[in-house]
Amino acid sequence: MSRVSPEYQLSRADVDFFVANGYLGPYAAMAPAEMANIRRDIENDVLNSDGPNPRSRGQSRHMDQPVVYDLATHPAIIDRIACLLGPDLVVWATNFWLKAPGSPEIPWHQDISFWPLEPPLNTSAWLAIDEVTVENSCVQIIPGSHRESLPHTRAQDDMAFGKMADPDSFDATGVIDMELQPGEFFIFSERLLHRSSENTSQKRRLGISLRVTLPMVHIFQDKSPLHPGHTAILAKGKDLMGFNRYAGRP
Ligand SMILES: O=C(O)CCC(=O)C(=O)O
Repeated sequence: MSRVSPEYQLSRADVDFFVANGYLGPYAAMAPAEMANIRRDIENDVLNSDGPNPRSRGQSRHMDQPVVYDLATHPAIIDRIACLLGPDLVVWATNFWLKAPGSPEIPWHQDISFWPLEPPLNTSAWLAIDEVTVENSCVQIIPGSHRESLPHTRAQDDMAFGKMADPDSFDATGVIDMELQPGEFFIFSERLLHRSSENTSQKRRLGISLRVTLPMVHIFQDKSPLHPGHTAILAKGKDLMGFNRYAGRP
């Protein structure tokens, strides 16, 4: 099935906005009450167990947890991304972003400088599991920053990543705080500059990123942040290329 459900169809103006700004949303994939049930399953089954990626519990849980697979293939997310990338879509990565109180800053970065994709094409969705506000360090973005690939340099030792966008290479004005209710998500391009500050609140902040690309993109699945044995999801349409590895709902 590669048709887009009418309720998730993006307009021409939405697509133009994404092209100009590198992001869209927020949108609701589900009501906060529904996400509360999902959150319980994630806390019980996912955060407390090891997954397929030996380096990180939060990575690739679509491979072993139906609840994560179902989020990664949610039509409210996938159909909207289909309006941007077309009818054949691959979810190649899922990862949780758990920022407990005191968790460090994630510096400004463009995701594509970290990823094993060729050609480097991706659209992500960041889905809120907890309520996400400025107080508990929501993601911040710089609209329009996706139009240029920026150099990345060594990050500060107290940051969560080893590298960051070179602070001399961009102007951090026009920053938007992506505050989200549980079940809401935003969509962003592989080059959109984004970050989150240290979580100085007493409130945990949990979300998940879903990474979507095309079957013609070669995913180097044995490489970091993926791992040997990694499988992606053919979330919509067909793969006529045949070089990426997929699996269905666990
Ligand atoms: O959740 C965060 O603070 C960072 C998220 C991020 O870098 C991403 O989804 O690419």
